[in-house]
Amino acid sequence: MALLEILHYPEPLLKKTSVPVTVFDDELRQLAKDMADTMYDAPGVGLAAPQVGVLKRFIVMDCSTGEEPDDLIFAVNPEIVAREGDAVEEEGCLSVPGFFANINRAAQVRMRYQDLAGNTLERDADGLLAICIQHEIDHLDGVLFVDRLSPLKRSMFRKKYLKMLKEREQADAT
Ligand code: GNR
Ligand code: NI
Repeated sequence: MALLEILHYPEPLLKKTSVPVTVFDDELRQLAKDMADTMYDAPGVGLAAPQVGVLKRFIVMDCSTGEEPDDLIFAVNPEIVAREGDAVEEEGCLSVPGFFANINRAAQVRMRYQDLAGNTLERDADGLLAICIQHEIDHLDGVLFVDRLSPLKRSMFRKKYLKMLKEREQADAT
């Protein structure tokens, strides 16, 4: 089992747009396995490749709450092809540890994606999975949930978060 290092805000790689996956090979399958291990270890309900420094359009998710242990989803080149309704959920992000905020999203989405063999599939989602799909695809476009806050809340976040990082740095140095 290989755990990957999760990059944290304000790492510049998290702002980049990821490129489509064109090769469905062992390297992709290894990345899938390592990302799933890393997500479960964190623990988190989703992980996007750029969060581990790989700028490819690939995400893993498991939003099952124990009752469906086999709901691990690997989605290559995911896109949202339909969205409906509005939902507000408190979100967090493994790349922004310790910070949570309410974010507006679509309540239901249809995701088109490819599996690890390159087959194209579609899946309808609501609840936490719909939120997670939108959160993870944002990562592929270099967007973090804090980018979706109002300008005022976003600047408050930035100040508070950078201050916390500085304090932690000073604590580590002593
Ligand atoms: O683990 C995670 N929980 C979560 C909760 C609410 C909305 C989105 C998420 S995704 C997050 C893991 C993560 O950062 N994925 O990119
Ligand atoms: Ni995230």
